[in-house]
Amino acid sequence: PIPGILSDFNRLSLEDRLALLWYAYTETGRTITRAALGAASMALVEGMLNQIKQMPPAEQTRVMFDLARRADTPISRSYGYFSANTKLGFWYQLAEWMAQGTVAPIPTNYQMSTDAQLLFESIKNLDGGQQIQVLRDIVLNMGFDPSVVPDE
Ligand code: 45D
Repeated sequence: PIPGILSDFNRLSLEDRLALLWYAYTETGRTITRAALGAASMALVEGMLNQIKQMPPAEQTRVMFDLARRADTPISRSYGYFSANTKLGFWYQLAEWMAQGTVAPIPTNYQMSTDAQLLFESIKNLDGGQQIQVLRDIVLNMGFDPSVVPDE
């Protein structure tokens, strides 16, 4: 892991964590191609993704918050079993759907805290490989883990 960044990230509010992930997608995620996703074993998460796609918007948002706060839910538990790349691919797909309007988007007026903005700037200053490493660490820390107490 890149020292400091993940612990700074985990000190952010739940909302800032999701918002930062979203902004990371808008900055770096858009360069990821369908072909690259082939390396992510997406077939494993297709059922879960389609289930989320069919939910009402408020529920879609709740599922994402539940994953981010490591809540004990069926989806959060299943998520825990996937590899780091599949987790990245899973969030990437949700973000694509958010961008297309198929999954509930973030409110247009949402402002990240100063701490979150600063952390986002430091992530942007990392090289590409380190950015991916940070994103991997972030998504690995989401979903239900029986040894970790869920956040508020
Ligand atoms: O009301 O080697 C707020 C692969 C607050 C392939 C909110 C890869 C207010 C193999 C929180 C804003 C392609 C996998 C609401 C590599 C409020 C491989 C909601 C790399 C409602 C390296 C916020 C993949 C929400 C990579 C709902 C790098 C936010 C993938 C949701 C990167 C945010 C993927 C989402 C990224 C963010 C995905 C869904 C960065 C997704 C980000």
